Order: sequence, then structure tokens, then C-alpha cells
Amino acid sequence: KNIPTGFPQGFLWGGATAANQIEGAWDVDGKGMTTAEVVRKATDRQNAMAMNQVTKATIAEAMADHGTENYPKRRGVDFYHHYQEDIKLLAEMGFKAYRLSIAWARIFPNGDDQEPNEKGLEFYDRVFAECAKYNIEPVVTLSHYEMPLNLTVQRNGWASRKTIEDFTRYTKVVFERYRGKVKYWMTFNEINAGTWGFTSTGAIEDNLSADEKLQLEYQAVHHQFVASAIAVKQCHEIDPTAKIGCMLARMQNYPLTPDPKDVRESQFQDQQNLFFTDVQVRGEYPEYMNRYFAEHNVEINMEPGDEKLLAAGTVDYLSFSYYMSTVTSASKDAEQTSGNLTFGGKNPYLETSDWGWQIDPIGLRITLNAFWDRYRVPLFVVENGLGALDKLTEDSQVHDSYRIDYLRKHILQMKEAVQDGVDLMGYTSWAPIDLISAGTSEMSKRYGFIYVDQDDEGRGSLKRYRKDSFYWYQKVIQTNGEDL
Ligand code: P53
Repeated sequence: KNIPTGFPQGFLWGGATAANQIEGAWDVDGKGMTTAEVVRKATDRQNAMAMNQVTKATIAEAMADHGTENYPKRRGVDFYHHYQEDIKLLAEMGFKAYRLSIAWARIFPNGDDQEPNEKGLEFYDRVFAECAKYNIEPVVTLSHYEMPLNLTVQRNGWASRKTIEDFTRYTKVVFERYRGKVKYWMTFNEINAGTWGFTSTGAIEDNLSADEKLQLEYQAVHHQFVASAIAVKQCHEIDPTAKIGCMLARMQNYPLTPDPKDVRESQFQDQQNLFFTDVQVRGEYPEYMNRYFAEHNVEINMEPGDEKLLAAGTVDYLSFSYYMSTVTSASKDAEQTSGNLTFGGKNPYLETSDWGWQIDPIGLRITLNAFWDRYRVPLFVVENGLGALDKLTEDSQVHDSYRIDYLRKHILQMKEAVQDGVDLMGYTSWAPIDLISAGTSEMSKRYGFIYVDQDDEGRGSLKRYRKDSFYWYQKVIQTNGEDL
């Protein structure tokens, strides 16, 4: 038997961004306001998940504020006006793929409009043409942590079933418009973030009890599942050669000890994460969730036909983000991690990033194997990277050896997984160009190969600089992952 020796030919090397973190130009060319643009920047670097701290009152306040200072996702890094320069830099690194998202509110400013905004469509025409110039495949997320704000104001976003209609009107328009230009699509970014709150569902949760929150979140996610299944069907009908995937924030979970109580608790946590891919890849709700829902007073309201839709609308590939792993203990006394997101317990074997995320390259190999065993569909790592404080030297360099180290270790484990027999399509690291953090809205949490001159207050020339990692990644792509 032939064991693969390295990454396959045609492997999709590249990087990933999201509209609300990179584009800026939030009120330009007819674009509507989005849910991302009412998120204030975090006041505390370590402990804030600013992206979900949104209430009716803070939305009203945000809508009355027309500046970008307190709302960094309104300004991004002005990709809207720098896309030619930026894509040229990606091409210089040898990118085969560029994952980006379309801002739904550029196409349907209020979400419930009947006709699309031509100016918004033209922007992505230009972006995809620029990619084509360098043979870069666009990999397009249809919904990345934002939606037209009007849908939140009118009907609490994805909490309402009606949002399915608006979403699939939008997806049909973009599938038709970009047919032949975009070969890889994905529906909802990190769809499991629907259980983290506002950012993913566009549904306000203030004044709800814990049970009510769960009910709202899982119902909203159900609507996203149905919308995703319809989008899969549309995509295949409109362009039979295109591929469309789901997208999960993978949280590989380990038991803190071999105590079966910990092992079982860890399995439970893993199921909470795998629930989403179980639905989207296998096409039905897994049994273990029935008990969970019953014990938490959650009742998913399904319409006749939903189950059929889910079964028919399974995805072509599974894509996921991978930044960290998590640990679970059955004991309430176990030490917790601290950081801007606290996903469970502390793993004594792992180091953490400056934001408290537990760095675990081997976990990526474990996850890839587990996914492949469970699902047997092609896998795509569409986010992985290190958010760090970078320093631009006086001679305009950034010596980011820590980032190179992080990425190298993860790519090595990915290669092991390929040799284990995993069908892996590609790797798009987060994020090739410094941009606004999803979690905290900081600029100083940088992921890029390309440094952008802008600070947390939005001051700076927006000039782009190549970091050391830029030249390193260029070599990685050139050698198809051999020279790390
Ligand atoms: P930031 C948490 C855990 C895993 C992935 O995140 C996450 C988050 C949100 O903080 O989000 C993804 O910018 C997301 C991107 C985001 C990236 O990870 O908070 O898909 O939009 O920028 C990194 O450091």
C-alpha cells in the first residue's frame, strides 16, 4: 500500500479573513449596517468577549453613533480600498486560495429587501477578478459573524424562522452572480458559536434565563441548519461543479485524568461540539442531543419537511477552525484557564497564547483523524494561527519567530495526518493580513504575515509591511509544505 509522503498536488494553501474584520467602508456604496458594527471594542484585553456583549440598549446607542472609534469593525483595515494591493501581496506569497466572506448587508442592506444592491455585488466582482488574475481560488463564507442589523432589530435575527427566506434569497443571488468564479463555498462560519450568543445568531439575549437562552440559541441554530441545507441545494443546482462545506470551531476535548468520570465528561463536551457537524455532514440530529434537549427544557420547533431538507442538504466537505484544545474534569475544583475566552480547564502540558488560548499542535492531528474516521468527507483547515502583540522595528520589520513556530508545528501535524490517510483539501491560516479581532475588536491582537499600521484607537497610515513570517510562508507554499 502507498502511504502518502506529503501534501497532495493541488493542495489549497492560503489564508482566511472575514468581511467585518477586514473591509471597513461600513457605510459605503449602499451597504446596510451589520450586527458586527454595533459591537464596542473590549475594555479589558484578557477577560472580554466583546462580540457578545450586545443588548437592545447598546444597539440603540450604537445606531446613534456614526463614528468608527468605538466600533472598530466599522473600519477594519480598509480592505475595501486596498484589495488590489492586498491580493497582490497574497499572490507574492504564492497563495493558491484566499478565504474571505461576503458581507450580506452589502448585497441586501436591510436583509429583507427584494432586490440586491448592485454596487455591493460589483465590489466582489472586482475582488474575484483580482484573485483570478493570480490564479487564487476564492473560498467564500456566506455568513461570517454578521448579518444585516435590521433583521436583528425587526425580528431578533436567526431566532426568527423568516430569516431563512431572506438568507436564501441572498445566497441564490450570489451563487448565480459568481457562478464559475467561485468554486468553494461555505455556509455559516463557526456555526457552533450559535450557542455562544449574539455574534453568530444576531439574537439579543438580555433578560433571558439560562433555559430560555438555550432554547433561543438552539432554535436559531436550527434555522441556520435549514438555511444551510437549502443553500447547499441551490449551490449544486446553480453550479454542479462547485463545492460547499460547513464550518465548525473545533474544540478538541481531553479528559483531565483517566478517571472514567472525567473521560465521560470529556466525551459529553466533545459531543456538544460535534453535534453541529453531525447534523450538517450526516444530515440528521444525533440521538445524544435528544436527551440533552429534554434535560434542559429545549424543544426544537421543526416544520414538516425540515428533516427531509437536512437529509438532502448535506455538505460536500467539512471545514473548521483550529486554535486550541480544551480539557474537561468532572470535578468542579479543577483549575480553569484564564483568557478572553475560557473554554474549560487548564491543561498542564500546554502553553498558552497571550490571550490564554492553549496551544496544541498534536491536537490538530487528533482532530483530523477523528473527523476522518467519523465522517469520511474531505476536510479543510480554514483557520489556524497565533494572535500576538507584534512590534514594527525602526527599519520596518517584524520579527515574528513565535508565529512561524506556531504555524510550523501545526503544519507538521497536518502532514502527519495526511500520512495517516486523512483526505485534506487545504489550509488557510488566520489571517494573512492583520485585522480587527473577532473576540475583542482589538487591532493589537495580530495574526498576519502582513503588518498593518493601525492601532487600537484606529490611528495609523494603514500601510502594509511584510513580516518575517511572510517570507517563511512563501517558502512553505513553494515547496508544498516540505520546507518548514
Ligand atoms: P480572535 C473563539 C474561539 C475560536 C475561534 O479570533 C474564534 C473565536 C472568537 O474569538 O473565532 C474565529 O479574532 C473566527 C474569526 C476570528 C478568529 O477565530 O478573537 O472565525 O473571525 O478572528 C480568531 O482572536
